[in-house]
Amino acid sequence: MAFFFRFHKSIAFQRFSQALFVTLLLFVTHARADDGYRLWLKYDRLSKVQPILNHLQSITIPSDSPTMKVAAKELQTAIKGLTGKNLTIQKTANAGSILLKINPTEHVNAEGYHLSQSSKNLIISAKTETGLLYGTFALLREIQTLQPLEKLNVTSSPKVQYRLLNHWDNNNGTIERGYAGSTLWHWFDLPDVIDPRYHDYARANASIGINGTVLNNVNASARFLTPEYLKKVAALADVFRPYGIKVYLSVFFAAPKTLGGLKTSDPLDPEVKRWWAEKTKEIYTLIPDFGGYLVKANSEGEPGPQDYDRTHTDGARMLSEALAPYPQGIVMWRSFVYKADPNGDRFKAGYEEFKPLDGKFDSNVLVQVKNGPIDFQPREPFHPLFGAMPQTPLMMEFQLTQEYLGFATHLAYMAPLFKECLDSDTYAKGKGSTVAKVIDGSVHGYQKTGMAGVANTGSDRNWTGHPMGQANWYAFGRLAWDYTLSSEKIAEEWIRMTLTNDTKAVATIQNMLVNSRETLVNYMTPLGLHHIMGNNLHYGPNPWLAKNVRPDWTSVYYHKADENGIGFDRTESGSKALHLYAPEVQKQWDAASCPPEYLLWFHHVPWTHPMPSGRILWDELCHRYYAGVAGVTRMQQQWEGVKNQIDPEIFENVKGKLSIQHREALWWRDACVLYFQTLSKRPIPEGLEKPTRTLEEVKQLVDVYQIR
Ligand code: GCW
Repeated sequence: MAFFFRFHKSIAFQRFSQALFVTLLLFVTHARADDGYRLWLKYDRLSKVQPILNHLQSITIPSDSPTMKVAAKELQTAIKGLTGKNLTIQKTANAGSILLKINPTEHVNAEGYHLSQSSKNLIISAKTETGLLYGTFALLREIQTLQPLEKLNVTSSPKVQYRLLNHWDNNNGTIERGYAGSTLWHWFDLPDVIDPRYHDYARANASIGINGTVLNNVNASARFLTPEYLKKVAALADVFRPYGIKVYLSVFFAAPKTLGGLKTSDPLDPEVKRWWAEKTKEIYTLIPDFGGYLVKANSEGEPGPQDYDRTHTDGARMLSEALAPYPQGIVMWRSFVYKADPNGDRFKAGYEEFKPLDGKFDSNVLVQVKNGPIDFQPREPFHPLFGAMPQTPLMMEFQLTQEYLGFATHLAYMAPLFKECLDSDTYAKGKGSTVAKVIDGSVHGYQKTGMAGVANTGSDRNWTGHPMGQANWYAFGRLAWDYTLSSEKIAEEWIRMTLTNDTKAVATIQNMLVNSRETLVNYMTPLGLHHIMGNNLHYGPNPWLAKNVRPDWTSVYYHKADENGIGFDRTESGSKALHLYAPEVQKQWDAASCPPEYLLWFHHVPWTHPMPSGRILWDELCHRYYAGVAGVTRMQQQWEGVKNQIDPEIFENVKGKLSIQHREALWWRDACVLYFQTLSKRPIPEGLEKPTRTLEEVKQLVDVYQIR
């Protein structure tokens, strides 16, 4: 006792208790802090475990294949985390099992699955093991989002075949338009060092049905085609294979010259063709299930067939012939082309070059088209090529990285943007010929179908920089699998799996997410404005930009604001771009019926133009900019309201980013309202407080971003 008393008073004890306190504190904070690494595959303990889960003893798999092993391991880890139960992995079924079984007669396609239950078993059945893997993640989603399991009966098949991420990653580790750190691929370490993160990347993708990844930037380096780099690519392919993910490469069109030492890269030259055939053979020797090539040609300075007076079809054929011996290999040829023409309309460029080529590509080629005619703007009308190429499979290209939507600092949930495009009616074969149905082959009977998303991932611990950016990756995968899912449903799934299952908090955050894109459109480019952002960097407002190396890289080219009015006339009296659409679409966007959201995309209208709200255009424009800022304020309040339901680290991160977003929404609002006011010469409408700074002051903010 005396010893204890002495010890208690001793310095040693004080040190000991301090250390204990610090350790406990670290433990507590560590246990609570969530760095976002686990994405939506969190598997924290459920507050209430459904009876059927309590009866589980085992996981039954049909084979020991690598795919079944990863499925079983995922289930084991997840069930342990969610319920605390340890399940054994076995090959023979007994009661109380998660039963994975191949059923060739299941009414699903090769990647689809069916989830059901008997009194003691949860059953995943599919035609293939990949289908079982997708079913595994689907079952976990049901559990994580608290769906009742006693009547479990879910059947699902993907609607498009190629569901790909496009990484714009460079060999030096940077990512073009990447805002979440550097590349995930450690090129200097590969193939010897396999970062465990590659597995987690594959798990995340498989969980949302993504089945392919283009590893490198479309502004491609030929280095990826060297024997040394192909071994690195093969090592990644080996990691991804069990997860049903194939690797693809972007290719540098001039590689035969720069890498192969040939005199030309002319796609019709026999030696060039031979070079590609041999290179392709070399790839397939290393990667037997290699997915194929993605190509950006004759666009923004990239080389292409037109350098040799050849067409895009000639260029694509050179590669499709090289891939022909390998049935799974495809060419994805991008339609993102436009020339610097001061009198032209960039809107029409892709259409004019590609429409005449319809039906001229080989059957293993898909033409990859950006969702809109310009470039991933916060809102664009759907690309007029959709519905206009009945004999050429068109693949959708969305951008998840928020190049024009505030990078990784602004919250902008993009499912509504994707859906708006996919649900647009092209009228190609009468009413109901939506873009989605063009893409999935049901309108024109395409044999190959696909959807690509330019990835927003990087080396940041939470993968996407903004914690909410994960929702865009998630939403892309879910919509590529099934475009009929609603933005709300996808948001709810993601929130429940990633942030909280608290019903009230889920509803609040869901509301934040689904409104966030419209809020951003309001403070950046309302009423159909587009391409008025900072030069080159594509950040911040720059509506006054009038001079650049190319006219179509200025802002005035797009908004055409003057003392009379604002907007790009693309009707009969203007560029006639509206004529590229089916008559029904033309009608929907013509002067008489164009909704405010698309107005300045197609019409140059006077500042006094009457709007459906009863306001004149100028007043409406101001109101929208102010509504955008108010929308961010509302998001900030909503986020405060869910504080107790959110992990503190994630809460603080999002809170900080919302405060940046608010400041920058104001920046956009003041810049645009003050600049356009110099032309409209009209007052800021009654009831809206005046900006507290001058246009000159706001312009300086943009200048900061131009300083090297
Ligand atoms: O949006 C533009 C980007 C470029 C990009 C290009 C493309 C990969 O600003 O950075 O280059 O589109 O899609 O090819």
